[in-house]
Amino acid sequence: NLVPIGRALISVSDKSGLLDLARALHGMGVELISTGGTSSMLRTAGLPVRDVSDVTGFPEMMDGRVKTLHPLVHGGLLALRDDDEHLVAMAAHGIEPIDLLIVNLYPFEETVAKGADHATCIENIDIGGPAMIRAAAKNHKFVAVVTDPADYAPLLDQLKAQDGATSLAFRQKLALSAYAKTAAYDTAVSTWLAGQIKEKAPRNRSFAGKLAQTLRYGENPHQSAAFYTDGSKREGVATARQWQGKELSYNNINDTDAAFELVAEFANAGPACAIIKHANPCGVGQAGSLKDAYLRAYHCDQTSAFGGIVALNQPLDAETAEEIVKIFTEVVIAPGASDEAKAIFAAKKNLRLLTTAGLPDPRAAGLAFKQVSGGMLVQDRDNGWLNPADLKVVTKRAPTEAEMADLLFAWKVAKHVKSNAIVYVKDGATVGVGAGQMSRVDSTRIAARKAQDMAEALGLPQPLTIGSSVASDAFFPFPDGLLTVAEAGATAVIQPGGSMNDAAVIAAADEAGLAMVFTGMRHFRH
Ligand code: 93A
Repeated sequence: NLVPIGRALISVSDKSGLLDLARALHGMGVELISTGGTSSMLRTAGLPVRDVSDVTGFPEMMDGRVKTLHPLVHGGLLALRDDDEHLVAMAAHGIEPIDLLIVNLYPFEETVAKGADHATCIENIDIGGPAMIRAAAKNHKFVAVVTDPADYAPLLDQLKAQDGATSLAFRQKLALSAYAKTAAYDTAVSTWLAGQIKEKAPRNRSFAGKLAQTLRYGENPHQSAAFYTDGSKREGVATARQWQGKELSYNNINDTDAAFELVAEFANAGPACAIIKHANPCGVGQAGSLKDAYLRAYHCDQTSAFGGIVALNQPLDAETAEEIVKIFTEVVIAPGASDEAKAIFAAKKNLRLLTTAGLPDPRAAGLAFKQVSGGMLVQDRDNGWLNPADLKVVTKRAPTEAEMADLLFAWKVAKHVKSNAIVYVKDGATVGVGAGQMSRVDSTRIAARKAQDMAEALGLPQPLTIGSSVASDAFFPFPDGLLTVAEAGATAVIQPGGSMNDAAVIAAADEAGLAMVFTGMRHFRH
């Protein structure tokens, strides 16, 4: 797979490093071909160079718009050296092979950035350069293409080490960055042109998504928006089938995703239900039947559940559907639905029903993106999975079996609550969720107060936080949050640990008679 370099075509706007490179190539016996500006610089430096116009028999014309766009150039780049027909065509038309292409493009972005006028920007859209780059990259089996002066040194190293030849692996890498270069170049042109003609820039310009749906608006009515799929075919809102109801909105899609991802944590746990509002759970319940799981989730915070999104971990059945239609719900998503359940929903025209073939896998790997001004943050999706064997009991008292079950339940929910997250759980259902507070103590208080409100609404003798188990998505930095939880009646706590004040927090837990376990894993979510 080593290809010796006999002939190189050099056509560069950025001429930095050009002379050293050309001298070295010449020293290795490589024949140099160049376009106008490049060749005159080489010639001035005393290097022998052939003009492209000599090769093609055509002068550069139309202000340079047509210089290298010629079969004698493109044939030399594209011809397969191991194909008899290609070799015959080369011989018949006098096409000489070009083994190395050194090109960098007209500085389009720099020209725009300088505030140049429209005509100047248009003239700086390089056509022949990208055409040659793409041709050489396509034929990387035989041709090396260098599009960045930073690659001159590695190129010369290759040639020196391999007696004037390049390896296939090296050419493949060069081809890869070549296509990335031309793609980015065209993106810059398209974005500029959109601004010129007062059109919105194409929305898919920065990632390889496929437009699934243009949305009526984004998070707010003055924001335009669209929904793209990423081709992963992952079970979820992007691949679900919608049976009824109007089109999903931006917020619906976001919340439905949050709901389904959360309930998927309970894949093997018997019937479970999660209700989401503003991307946070306002109730998660588990029970012997799906209907009871729904009711338990609903009774965590029935005020917030109004207009919420319901996700189920099992196919929707008729008795659960009967319960759900009693209040206004935006979306229900489940891995299937019975015909009876669909018939019950049919009477509620505004309720959207989405079904999938299964649940998403919470442990699956993937990427998560977040846009910031001028850039984008990329991280692995939070597929962290707690192995109960890794839990460390840090208090004098260890959790009872019932407490431990609730702690693990609360931990799964807390992973899906915006930080700072505090989740109170009693007997397999959330009884208080504190989300998105800047102070962890506030989250502990809000969750306890919600439980108090629900106890009053349901006419219970005491709030369900009494005897509950609590999860905190990150460590308690001070004993205060832990003390609030104890005051609310919780008896067990699960948290990552790792605070400088762990000793004080553990002492406070012991004093209050709490059982506490450390996970060693954090679940921030912002
Ligand atoms: O206007 S072009 O798109 N038409 C062409 O045929 C062509 N061939 C090479 N521009 C073309 N080029 C570009 O000229 C190269 O990409 C390079 O950026 C520049 C080098 O020109 P010169 O050698 O005259 O400085």
